[in-house]
Amino acid sequence: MQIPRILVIATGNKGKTAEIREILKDFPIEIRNLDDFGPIPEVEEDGQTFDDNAYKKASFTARVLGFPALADDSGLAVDALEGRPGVFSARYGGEGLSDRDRYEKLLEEMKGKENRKAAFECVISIAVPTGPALTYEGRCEGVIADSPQGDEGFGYDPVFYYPPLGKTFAQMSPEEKNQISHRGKALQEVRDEFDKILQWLEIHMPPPERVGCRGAQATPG
Ligand code: ITT
Repeated sequence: MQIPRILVIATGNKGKTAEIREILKDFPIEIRNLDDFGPIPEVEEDGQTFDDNAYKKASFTARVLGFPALADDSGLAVDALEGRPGVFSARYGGEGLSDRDRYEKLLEEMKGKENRKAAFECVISIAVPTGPALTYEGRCEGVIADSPQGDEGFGYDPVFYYPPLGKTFAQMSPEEKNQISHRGKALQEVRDEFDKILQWLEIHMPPPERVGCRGAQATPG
């Protein structure tokens, strides 16, 4: 019997978990969430880039839990704000704010600005406990709307307007958003390379040896 491969989705963000699970649902791997395990220490996201933080989250989780882990670091880079909030998207405006407080603050800061171009960026890192990792990236360009529209999704979705479909991310179904979003694109790369990823995991995560108790009779596995 083959032991199923486990991949832990290393995020505390329920919106991300739902999107990642949806895209990986048919893959020949057992997906686990962080809350399938007991509490683990929080990673400090002090990297200067999405790459740094994605790797930090994935490798830390893999090391603590002993399973391969997939982490996402993402954010919204706004042209008129010189790329802010960027890697600080989850903390824009300070600690303890809700998603709504944050996008309202962004709309306030964007008041009167003519250049409303923005891009969501995402880096996905898949790491094993010993350190090596694979990296995938995705980007989606759009504009900051004048006012929030739609109730789907999470984070800045209500204020991110995607011109080719004429709606905000929050007005899209999850399937529609996954087709074109930064995270959807990065995960489509993961999907396209999944056979190679499984081989890579075979090399870096050899199946655990079965151990029997001394004196106990070995049962054929
Ligand atoms: P984890 O670190 O536990 O994964 P987080 O929410 O702290 O969760 P990040 O540090 O990567 O995640 O911050 C990304 C922030 O960028 C996130 O909190 C949202 O506010 C925003 N964001 C990322 N992807 C988004 C999306 O698809 N739609 C709307 N907002 C998004």
